[in-house]
Amino acid sequence: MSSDPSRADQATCTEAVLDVTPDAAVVSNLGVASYVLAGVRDRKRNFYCWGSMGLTTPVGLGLALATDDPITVLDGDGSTLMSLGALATVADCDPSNLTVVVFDNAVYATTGGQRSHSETTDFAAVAEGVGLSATHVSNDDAFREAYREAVEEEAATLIACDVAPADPDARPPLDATYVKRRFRSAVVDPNR
Ligand SMILES: Cc1ncc(C[n+]2csc(CCOP(=O)(O)OP(=O)(O)O)c2C)c(N)n1
Repeated sequence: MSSDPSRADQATCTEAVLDVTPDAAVVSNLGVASYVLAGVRDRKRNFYCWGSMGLTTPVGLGLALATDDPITVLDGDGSTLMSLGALATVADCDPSNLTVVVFDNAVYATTGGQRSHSETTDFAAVAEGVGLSATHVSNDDAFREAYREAVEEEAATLIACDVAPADPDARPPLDATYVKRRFRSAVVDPNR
């Protein structure tokens, strides 16, 4: 449970993602989202976006268009703000196998907790404004329910989830080539 009762716990929500969709390919934002995901479970179907702030959702969109597998993006508020226009592309392409989660901790947690300007940005409203089905949650139970509904929806969806800033100890493999190859062998070409 989160230390702040008005916000969800990022690790609990990440656990819910793997629990509800154990076979989903999960694309995680650089830094904290990837640390949390690796701490919950390091798995072949995790794609950690090392170094590429702003590209988590675009990478997830490309994967969703290239495969029928369920694709879940675990993005950050700073990264989402960096490429807000990508949401319009997601809405336009509308792959039903794509769920975008924005873990909004209102800071750049990975680089020391500098304030992002997400407090004045309603990600769900932005998403809906570009034609993307979206919902906004701020506790663990509401997240699990919203996620369950999102993956069942016949459209791309976004969940904006207020979370408390996390500072996990876990780290995913740093070798990007290794991460790419094992992900590709599990998702893109499982028979190879
Ligand atoms: C283009 C670019 N600018 C800045 C950075 C440095 N940087 C790495 S992670 C990060 C913060 C990301 O913030 P957010 O997406 O909100 O995720 P959080 O760290 O809060 O989980 C920054 C600024 C980067 N890697 N790439």
